[in-house]
Amino acid sequence: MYNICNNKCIGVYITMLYPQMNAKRMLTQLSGFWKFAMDKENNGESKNWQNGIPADHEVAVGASWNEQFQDLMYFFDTGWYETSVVVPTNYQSERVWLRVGAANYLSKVWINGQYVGLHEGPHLPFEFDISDYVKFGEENQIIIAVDAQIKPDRLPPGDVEDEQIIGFKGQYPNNYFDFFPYGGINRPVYIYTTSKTHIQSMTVTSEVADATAIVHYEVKLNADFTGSVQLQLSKELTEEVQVDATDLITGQLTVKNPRLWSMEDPHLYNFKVDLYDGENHVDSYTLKTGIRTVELVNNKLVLNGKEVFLKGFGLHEDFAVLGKGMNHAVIAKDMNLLKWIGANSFRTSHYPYSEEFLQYADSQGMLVIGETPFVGFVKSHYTNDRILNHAKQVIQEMIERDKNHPSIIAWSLANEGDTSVPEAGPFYKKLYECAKSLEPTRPITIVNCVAPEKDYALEYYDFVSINRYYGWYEQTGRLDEGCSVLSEKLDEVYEVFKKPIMITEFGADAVAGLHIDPPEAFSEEYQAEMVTRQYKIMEEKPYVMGAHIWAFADFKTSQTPSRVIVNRKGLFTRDRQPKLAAHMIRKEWIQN
Ligand code: GCB
Repeated sequence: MYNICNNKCIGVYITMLYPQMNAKRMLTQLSGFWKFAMDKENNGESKNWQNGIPADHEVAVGASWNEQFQDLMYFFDTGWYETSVVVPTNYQSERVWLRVGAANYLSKVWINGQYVGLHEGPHLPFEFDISDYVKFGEENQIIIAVDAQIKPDRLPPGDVEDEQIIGFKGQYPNNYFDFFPYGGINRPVYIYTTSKTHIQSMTVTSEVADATAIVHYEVKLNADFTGSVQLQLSKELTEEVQVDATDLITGQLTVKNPRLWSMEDPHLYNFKVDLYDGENHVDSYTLKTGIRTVELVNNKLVLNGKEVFLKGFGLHEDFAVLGKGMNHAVIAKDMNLLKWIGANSFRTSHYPYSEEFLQYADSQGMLVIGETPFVGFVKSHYTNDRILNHAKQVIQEMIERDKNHPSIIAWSLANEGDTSVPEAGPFYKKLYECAKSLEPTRPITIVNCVAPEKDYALEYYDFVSINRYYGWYEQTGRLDEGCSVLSEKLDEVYEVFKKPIMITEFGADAVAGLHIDPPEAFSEEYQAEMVTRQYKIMEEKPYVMGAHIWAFADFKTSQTPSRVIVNRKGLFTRDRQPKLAAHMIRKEWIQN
């Protein structure tokens, strides 16, 4: 366990290397059907459920529980999961790890009735060394209690008392953001092994100049190690270093004529590290990563020295039946549609997406703004130390997990907090400093929705992100007026901040199949005309670095009079069929 931002994490390692099977590591997946019990009083422990649950369902793990059974749809208490596994005897001398890809919201783990630890927060993985809890060669009972209650001090928060600026108060369920608060173990569960001394974390960054890349590496071990370390960058480059009683191996590799990771050629290098103690091969890990540079120059994003205008979407991990479950086919479909429409980027609105999503973005050459789950903070959050510490913890976990993805070109630390109150300033400054200290290589932003002159937070960030709905929430039904207001307001934002501007959201709801001419709000025509015209305005502003339409596909929300089951701002329907706007934008983006 190690803490960079001075927070505590309880019993859980922040070691976010994606689990892999290799010469020294065994890996098996535990996703599938698990026994499940609804704990409506949230007091399962007092009923001794940690020793065996009174199962009332059998649910699929690796997906939200809500849409799997009608009576789970609106269940937002604690779901208890149980399964069993035999750990082979030949792993007795190894460390055995239980790893959960993500569970919403607070998870507690028991093995054979013994408490192992807890993890707070959705959308990020957690793992425990369970070697001392398992019985080798015998059946082991694994129980995970997932508390999905919606509360004001959870991230993202819900059931908040303060006056809200984005107006979701009173919706059902009472989350505080515009997407359904799915519960459960949403991503895969794995058991894997490592040797007792093992690689815990790897960081790879690169500098490129004159057709040469300097690849800096930092390999963190769980314990001091003496021996030789073999470092291999694909087949091209191998180096060996001797280390003496250290848990940190740092250095650099020089790559002549590197094949840079880019949108056109998303080349990934295999960075393989092997530890040897004499003849004994101790551990091995292969990280797929890319060599590329990213910077902000003259208000534009510059990738490998070339200017890129970001065009794409805010997405959601959301699909019928799966909820927020990770599904390889949905990821492939989404990425395929992003390419079909001519997008080059997306934001992981409004939380970190699955590791598999980012791996696919790496291999497909898609640019990603990685976002935290801090949605809709208000005044009471900014003065709450628990929130601040938890937020720093989440930033640390996200960066540790995602820092080596070449696809990630920037971080967004929040979406639509109320930045118009003075308390917002110091709060967001601390978040920025925390993230920058961990990861100085990428630009960092937060997404704003208040008037620029009232904003207390954006001055601390590298670029300005704004969500603006002219012609929808304002100037409804008036496309011309919406467009001219947009143009004026963009200039005003730039005048205040003098920083590059990313439009992270703009758009309109459209009911698929509803056609009205002349265009009216909610028709496919209105959405198509609005996003195409507004995109052109944004693209022409010299200080705008990119524009993301809200949203990629329709997605499920809580129940509220302004949403009909789903938010319909998608250019694709929830089952990923194109609306008129998708065809229009495709023309615009593929031609340009
Ligand atoms: C926003 C939010 C997003 C909502 C969207 C909308 O500004 O960031 O979460 O879904 O507006 O459709 O209202």
